[in-house]
Amino acid sequence: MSTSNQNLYAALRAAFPADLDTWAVETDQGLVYTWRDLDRASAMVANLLQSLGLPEGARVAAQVDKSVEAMVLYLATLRAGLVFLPLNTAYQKAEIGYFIADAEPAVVVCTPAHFGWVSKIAFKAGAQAVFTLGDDRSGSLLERAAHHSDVQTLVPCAADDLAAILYTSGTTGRSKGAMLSHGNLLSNAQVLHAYWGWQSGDVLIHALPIFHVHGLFVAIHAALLNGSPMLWCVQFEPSQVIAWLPRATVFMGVPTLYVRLLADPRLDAEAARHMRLFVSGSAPLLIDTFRAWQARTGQTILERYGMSETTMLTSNPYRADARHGGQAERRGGTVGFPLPGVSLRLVDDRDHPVATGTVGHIQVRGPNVFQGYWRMPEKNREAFTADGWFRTGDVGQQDGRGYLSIVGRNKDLIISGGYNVYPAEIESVINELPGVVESAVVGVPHPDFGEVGVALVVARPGAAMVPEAVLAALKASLANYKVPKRCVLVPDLPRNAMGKVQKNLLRDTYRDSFAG
Ligand code: MCA
Ligand code: AMP
Repeated sequence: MSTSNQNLYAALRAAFPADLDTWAVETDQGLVYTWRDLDRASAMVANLLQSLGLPEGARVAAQVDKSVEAMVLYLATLRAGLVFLPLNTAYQKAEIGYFIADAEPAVVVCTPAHFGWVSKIAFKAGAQAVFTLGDDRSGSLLERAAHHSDVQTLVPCAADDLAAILYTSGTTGRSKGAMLSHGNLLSNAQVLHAYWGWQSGDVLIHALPIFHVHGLFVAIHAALLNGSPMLWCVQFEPSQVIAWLPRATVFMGVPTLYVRLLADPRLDAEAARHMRLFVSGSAPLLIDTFRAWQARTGQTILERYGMSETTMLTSNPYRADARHGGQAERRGGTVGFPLPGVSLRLVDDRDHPVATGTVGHIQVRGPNVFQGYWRMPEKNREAFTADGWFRTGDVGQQDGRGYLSIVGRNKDLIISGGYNVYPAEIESVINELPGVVESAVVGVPHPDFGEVGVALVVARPGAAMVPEAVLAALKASLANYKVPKRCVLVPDLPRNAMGKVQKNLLRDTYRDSFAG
């Protein structure tokens, strides 16, 4: 272990500009924060957390609306050497109940309106403190932090100390908490900083939620590590992003954000003239969107690929990449090359590497690969090969020049507007509804979200069931984005000789549900 402090915040803080009184964040609500504001506020919240005398490795869970203070809470958790556990604001009671029971956070931060039910769940799971944080700087977290010093001594961390746990749903059974260390996050942030050519004068438009890897790590770390200010959308709004483009240089989005921006006629080359980089990821970017963006703005989107377990794995080149014969081309429909330091191989079902050009399972290794799933030793054994490669569950193909294309997944997963939806989870909720015999949820193309779920439900003979009621029942217990956009009652589900539901047939049958 190096003797220097490997706390990720040390590296982020070291990159703050010399003049701390310049702007660091400007929000779409007209608020401006300086670098000094970020440093002082995160010190106060870190001191509050430290005053609780929590044990090493204690978790700080947060289900709060996007705000600069929510980012400050993340930075404070790093500073205090604790483990950040961000939770999607769409999660409902049962989902939150599971995460809190599984992760046993010592501190839970929620919106003021949810304090009643969240605190009940949290204290039952052994939490020591539950604070509130509103999107308007209200709530007990900041009230309590105001009593603490705005100077903090950074807690020392080793590179493999945990910094965050991100829950990713399981294809079967329970959601798994991916444990990411300070070293995982810092190595990836540094690689992306160099690979994407971050430079003096850069300004990032931050338009993504901050409870997943893309918005929380990829976007925020890169900007902070470059001492670059952020134009901060609390919620993605195409007109706001377009209005900000002339003041910005970098934008990151999931494909749905690009589709929605293209739908606004004010997006053109003139509006994007100062931009040097548009990054897309979290879901496949359709080649039509890639081309339409080029035609409208004159700029080429850079697509990259990653996972919660690994942060970023591959990227199209920003500039000529010497390792690949000096090529600089960003190729639509591909996710580019393995990032420096990331090893990637394509293998067959027996983990043997396949020949170039052949489709294979994607496996990776590198300093960015997580520390394993929280308290799930059996899942860790399945997730890694005997020689230490992580099985991504994605299926890909590399061309002769080394560009990787994701051609499928061997996990039953729908990616909708950049959020992951696991059919198994939705099916198990549907199957619990009265009158349901069985169900299948499949992903079909959608013009806005890329892909959405369609639920096929078999009802018990004589049961009075209507599709709208099934969807309404799902809405009551699941995060909204997981609810299928269509439900169809069917007499039975197609099965193969082994009795397995033939989801490919269902996908074909319903693939035009949202066409046009
Ligand atoms: C909202 N809805 C959705 C989604 N979002 N349904 C399916 N998929 C979604 N993604 C629901 C709403 O609850 C609403 O339901 C209805 O669809 C219409 O919502 P709308 O107003 O259009 O939604 P929105 O609030 O504008 O949000 C759309 C969004 C948002 C801006 C695209 O989903 C978003 O921010 N997505 C980004 C996700 C992201 O950051 N992913 C990165 C994960 P109702 O009408 O019933 O109320 S990190 C990752 O994947 C890896 C590591 C990586 O590589 O980055
Ligand atoms: P998550 O569970 O949110 O970490 O989602 C990770 C998954 O998103 C990956 O395993 C891929 O299946 C998918 N993904 C991320 N980026 C891309 C991309 N650029 N193209 C296709 N799929 C992607």
